[in-house]
Amino acid sequence: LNLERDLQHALENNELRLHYQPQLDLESSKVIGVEALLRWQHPTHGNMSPAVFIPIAEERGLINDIGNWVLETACRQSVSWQEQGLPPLRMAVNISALQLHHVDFYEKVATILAATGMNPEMLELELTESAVMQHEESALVLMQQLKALGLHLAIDDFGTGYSSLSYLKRFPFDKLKIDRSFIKDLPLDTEDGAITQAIIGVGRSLKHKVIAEGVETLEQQNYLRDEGCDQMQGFYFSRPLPPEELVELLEQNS
Ligand code: G
Ligand code: G
Ligand code: MN
Ligand code: NA
Repeated sequence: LNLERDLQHALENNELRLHYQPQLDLESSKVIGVEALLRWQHPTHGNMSPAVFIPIAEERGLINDIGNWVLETACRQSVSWQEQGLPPLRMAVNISALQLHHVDFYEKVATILAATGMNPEMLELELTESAVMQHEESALVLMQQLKALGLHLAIDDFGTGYSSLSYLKRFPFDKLKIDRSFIKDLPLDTEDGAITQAIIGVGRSLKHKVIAEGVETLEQQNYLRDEGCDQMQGFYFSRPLPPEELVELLEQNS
């Protein structure tokens, strides 16, 4: 198994796909966005998880090409859905640490927006705390530039990294994504409940949207709605779907 070599060919051989997982507004129960999640159908080994191949892509210098493909494909998909008359959905895209800190990142984002006609307001980049904190000063400047383009910024896996409150105030985030490790034992686990409530409270104070990820049960959904969480994402509503299936689900839900 030579994943490095195979990854190099995956782009050219059209083996990469994006699936889209709906994000629901908890008050209206409407789908208001999707997260693009990368899928790789390896020719002989079948589905490979991005948790496995993204780190390899980062090590081998392939992450920028893959990341740019993801960003461009997600933007094209979003524009195409708008042209088909689907309700407006914000498109969330995961950005890896190395991709974020690459010298050409800002220019690449601007180029892709222009080339695809994507409305910057409808694009959300998901960054992890550790990615931002690796080069705090340059990350801050970059994030301010991205905000000036109109993009939204979300902190992914919130609660598992540094999570200092001064950092939350300093960086121009729009949204906190509560890590699914805090959600999975709700509503029974009182410590996870306390952490979840605290994150919702901080988000509200700073006027950030708060989304819970990994919501798998009706009880979790109800708990989060009662606690004032804004949005949710998880298998309870839908797993990540290929584009055709996402459109079907939206048609059933409208
Ligand atoms: O969707 P799944 O559970 O297989 O994702 C596993 C991990 O891979 C998650 O941490 C997710 O954020 C990450 N991931 C999925 N798609 C992308 C992508 O397009 N770019 C980056 N950098 N990470 C991704
Ligand atoms: O790190 P990030 O939050 O980007 O990871 C997204 C990953 O979470 C994807 O691999 C996706 O498949 C997975 N995921 C999405 N919803 C659920 C869920 O309800 N439960 C679990 N266990 N994983 C989920
Ligand atoms: Mn994510
Ligand atoms: Na996450």
